[in-house]
Amino acid sequence: MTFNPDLHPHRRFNPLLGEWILVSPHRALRPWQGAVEKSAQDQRPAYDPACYLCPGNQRVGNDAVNPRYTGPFVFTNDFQAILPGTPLADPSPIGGERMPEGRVRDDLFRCAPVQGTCRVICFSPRHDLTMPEMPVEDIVQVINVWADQTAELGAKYRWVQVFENKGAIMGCSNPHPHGQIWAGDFLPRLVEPEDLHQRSYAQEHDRVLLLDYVRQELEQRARVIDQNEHWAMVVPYWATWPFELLLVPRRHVLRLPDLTAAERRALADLLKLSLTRYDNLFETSFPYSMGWHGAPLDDANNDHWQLHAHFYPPLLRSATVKKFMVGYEMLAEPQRDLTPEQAARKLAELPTVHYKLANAGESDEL
Ligand code: H2U
Ligand code: ZN
Repeated sequence: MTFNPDLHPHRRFNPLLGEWILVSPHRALRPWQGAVEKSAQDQRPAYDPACYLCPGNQRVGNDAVNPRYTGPFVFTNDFQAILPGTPLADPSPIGGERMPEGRVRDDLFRCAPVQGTCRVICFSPRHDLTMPEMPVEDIVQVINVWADQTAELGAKYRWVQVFENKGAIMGCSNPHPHGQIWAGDFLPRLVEPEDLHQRSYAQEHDRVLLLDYVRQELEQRARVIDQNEHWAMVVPYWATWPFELLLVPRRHVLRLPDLTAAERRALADLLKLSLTRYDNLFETSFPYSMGWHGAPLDDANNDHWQLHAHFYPPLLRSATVKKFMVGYEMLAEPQRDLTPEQAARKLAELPTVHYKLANAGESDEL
């Protein structure tokens, strides 16, 4: 029997995180008796008087009122997870063992100070749109704000996490198109290994890990969803989530503010295209958490870094069947059934006209 990666269980290595994942493609063949119904189609108004993100509306929890904004709108999160004014001096351990000489031994009860700030970014004044439904020019405006926020907050904080958490299934509280920006003076837990592994790859090969990776993906073409002159969107070889995507510029770019005008425009084109595929997959507004990773905003040499975005969607078989990272995955190792190549094929074969537009066209003809 010869090894067939479309059939036989195997493990794949994630070189960014230095982690293995288990691939069990034979399990995708097992019978599925669950529901495959479409989700209730959400018809939202362009303006919702009850939405705390819509222009001119009152937010919750304080007296703030949103301005009548016409493009992307950024405000400080009214419920920040990291705060700018937290005391830094002497992070006295919360637990720890008091030693005879009065010292506190805290190696098993470590605690570190954090300073930072959190912001919310409304992508559009339109309550009823999502990124793939927005005009490309308006997506460019969102990209410009992502870049400007990174530069502004990066002057003060070491890590600026730009992200979007979309869909009720992801715990997102409001369908108004929005993302968040959390800035902090520390390198977060999921970023540290990316820094480490990109650094050691650069030391070993004198090359940039993700640039080498994307060049090979564009040659192999087995996992590429969309590409243009400046960007590539792939289901990474080591994807954990069924329809996970990785977005990488084809030039060596450290951070969002470094993107040229042409690269921002091309990025908007690509986002619109790939996110339309996402929505068309199950004819639903596709839920996900996405976010940007770029070089830390400190004075160190960060040439080993390559800017990229991760898209982690939870859906597996339909608009309602979600993959849970549980059991073996919580206790031993993440696992997937559908191979990354199968997922890429499914996404790449989808139409690139948004299903809402296509459906509207059909009903017009009737
Ligand atoms: P999520 O649904 O993705 O969590 O986004 C809503 C964010 O908006 C959330 O972080 C903030 C919440 O703290 N928010 C405000 O800052 N002001 C409000 O009036 C409501 C919600
Ligand atoms: Zn709204």
